[in-house]
Amino acid sequence: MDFDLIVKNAIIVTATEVLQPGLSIGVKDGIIVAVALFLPAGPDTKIVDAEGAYVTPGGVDSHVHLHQDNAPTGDKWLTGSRSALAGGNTTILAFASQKRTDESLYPVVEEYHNRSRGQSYIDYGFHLILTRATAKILQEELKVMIEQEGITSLKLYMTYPAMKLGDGDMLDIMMQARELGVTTMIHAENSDMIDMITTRLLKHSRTLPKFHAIARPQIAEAEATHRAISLSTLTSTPILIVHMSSPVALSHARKAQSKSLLPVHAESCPHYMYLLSSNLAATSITTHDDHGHSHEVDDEWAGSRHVCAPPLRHSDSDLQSVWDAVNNGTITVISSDHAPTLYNSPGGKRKPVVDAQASSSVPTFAQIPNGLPGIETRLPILFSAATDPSAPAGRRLSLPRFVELTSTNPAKMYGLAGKKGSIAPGYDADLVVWYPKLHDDANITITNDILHHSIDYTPFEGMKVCNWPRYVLLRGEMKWDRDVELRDGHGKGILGKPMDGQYLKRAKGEVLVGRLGQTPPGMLEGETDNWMTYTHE
Ligand code: DUC
Ligand code: ZN
Ligand code: ZN
Repeated sequence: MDFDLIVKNAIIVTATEVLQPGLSIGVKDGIIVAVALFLPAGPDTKIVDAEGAYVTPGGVDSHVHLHQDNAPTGDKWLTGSRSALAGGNTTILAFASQKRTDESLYPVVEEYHNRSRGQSYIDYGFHLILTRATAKILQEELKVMIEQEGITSLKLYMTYPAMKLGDGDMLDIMMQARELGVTTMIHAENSDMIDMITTRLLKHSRTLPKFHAIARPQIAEAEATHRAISLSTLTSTPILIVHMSSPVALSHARKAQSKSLLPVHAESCPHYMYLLSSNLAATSITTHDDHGHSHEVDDEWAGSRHVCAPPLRHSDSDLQSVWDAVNNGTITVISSDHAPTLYNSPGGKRKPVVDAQASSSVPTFAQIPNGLPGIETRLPILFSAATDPSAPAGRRLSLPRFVELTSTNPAKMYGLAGKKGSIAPGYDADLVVWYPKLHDDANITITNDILHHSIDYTPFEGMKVCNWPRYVLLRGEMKWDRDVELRDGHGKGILGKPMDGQYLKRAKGEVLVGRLGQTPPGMLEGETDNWMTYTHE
């Protein structure tokens, strides 16, 4: 067979091993067809010499927010997917978000297709955010979503007035999710606790960004996590708790994992592994003038750039608890939770300008849009944790674990197994070639001007990483070469186009295994309804 492409001289990393150096990857029609020590090139075969570099499967970022109505100044598909590509991703899963007033899911999904079609540099799919579950949605529409749209995952919120669901709604949805075999993601924070603390803080004029973290304490995450696990246990529904940040919440997940046959999965994000809530107290911003000089400008709202939910936590031991959960297997997936908002823009994170004479209202932390940018920095930061010898003990990943958490597991969780998330015959040729040569002085400093999103800051400004994707190939085609110059306004390094990304109709997630032998709620021991007939194909 004549290969379309051979990537040669690679050190291939999969979720289970680092393969022997010097292998070649043969690609035909966008699919990996061979991995061997030597592959013969035909006259038309393109060659990419990996020069002894690590080659990992394209990143699968399974939790990103693009062009949602609640973030009008955030990234849209074009800039968000471009930034994802420049950071080594070849697949993103973003949200199609139902508004409370939407009685049907069909127009919602249509709208998100319209927003994303022809606008993504990389392959993409949707999760559905359910904020209202009518009988018709549960009984009819979810099946159509699975069968026709390949949407096999839901996100449920336990907080935010516009989105939160009560326990009754969660139970109804979980029963149906279990029946249909969709993956249920949960944002677990106790809404009433947050509201009560917020009211009291504001009453005492505690309005600055730093109070956002105080309004969302760890106990709010821990309680909601425990409740979500209880609801999932009663209904025997596998769940994935997203963006976990707290030691007690993580211990609830770990306990549930060790006790029950029911999968309780946990996700975290780089910001909960590296950043602390002290960032929210920042009162100045560094600006750069045309001569390359930097200046500190006072801004009491500067800390809002680190506002996210759950919030960044207080202490180094909080960060360590997330690392421990990564390393002991509690955490299944590390996503970016890219949910950005411009800082310096009306409706952005900066302090709103209020006409004091016309209005008695005072800007408060409660109005700051929640969420951080991070789609481009996720993989370089975590690859550094896997390859930088100076990374602190306890905060390192093995290379296979890096691949597992950032590519293989999210692909499996969300129904892309066999297609995305590994380097083996039959998989899409989504490949990341990292810079082969690392010098002591090769560190790259993350600054916002090297990133490809449309956001005016990064919460990781100034952080050093020891590597960056040199090439990214999507289905066998070179879409990112960090060393090429700016081209047609796409951004430095970008070789792809916004119509390259294909919509992914996903299968059901691989990890969904209902608990056998449990008596269904409302049935007596030994009785069954269609509960027991559930098997996941
Ligand atoms: N939840 C998210 O998943 N992302 C950003 C903010 C939030 O509340
Ligand atoms: Zn969330
Ligand atoms: Zn999110």
